[in-house]
Amino acid sequence: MICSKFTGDNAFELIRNIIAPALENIGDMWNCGEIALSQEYMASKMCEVIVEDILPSESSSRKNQPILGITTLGDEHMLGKRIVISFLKSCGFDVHDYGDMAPENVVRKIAEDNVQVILVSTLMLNFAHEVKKLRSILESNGSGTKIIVGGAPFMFDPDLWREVGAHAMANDATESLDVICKLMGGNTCVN
Ligand code: B12
Repeated sequence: MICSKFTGDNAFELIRNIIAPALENIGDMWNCGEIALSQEYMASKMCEVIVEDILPSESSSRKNQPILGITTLGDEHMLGKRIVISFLKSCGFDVHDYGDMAPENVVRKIAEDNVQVILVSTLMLNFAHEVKKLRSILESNGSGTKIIVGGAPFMFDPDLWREVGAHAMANDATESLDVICKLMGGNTCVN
């Protein structure tokens, strides 16, 4: 155990207030040429180990909740997705992790798993635009699956989620819970 003081709910506080800003600095340092890509990579790997260690375990109670999926649609930035999954599992949701699959493959998995809400996490703008393809294939298949997006491009541009055809966006894992409940008509929330 790396940091036994931070587990459960306050793990998200530690991630929000310390780990995420530290990674932001590291990204800026790489951007300015102050550190090499290998150093950025190693720093992110260390953060991943800490995050894995402090995140809460899943809740055993699964009641009346929509089936969720999550993907980065090709983006290789995984930490945000990992945090969202852990938070929703600790609230009792079933979350299918589709890694960095392309939209066509995500749609196939959504149909197989009867996913009602697909969450998309991207840090790169080009992958944020892949949501358009996801929405278009879902619609042409007659699927009613809702799309919730999150990640840096959607925070920088508050209209982007609409532009790419998502049904909603959320700023972080905790906010995604309210958004899921609203999209599902408010009757499938945690107990
Ligand atoms: C770590 C890192 C990497 C690692 C990723 C390792 C991994 N397995 O995840 C590595 C080294 C592989 C990498 C690669 C690249 N990266 Co990089 N990377 C970062 C860095 C430093 C940190 C990202 C991170 O993990 N943040 C911490 C997590 C917790 O934050 P988060 O993802 O934003 O998630 C939070 C919220 O956004 C939200 N959220 C996220 N997703 C979702 C989804 C939903 C549904 C909801 C509700 C909420 C939500 O909740 C989370 C928790 O609060 C950022 C710097 C930065 N400013 O972000 C650059 C950064 C994102 N990378 C960048 C770039 C350019 C790249 C590369 C092209 C080049 C490079 N540096 O290697 C490649 C591209 C890879 C690819 N094709 O996808 C740029 C992106 C610029 C842009 N927007 O276009 C950044 C901003 C660096 C910079 N300052 O230029 N990177």
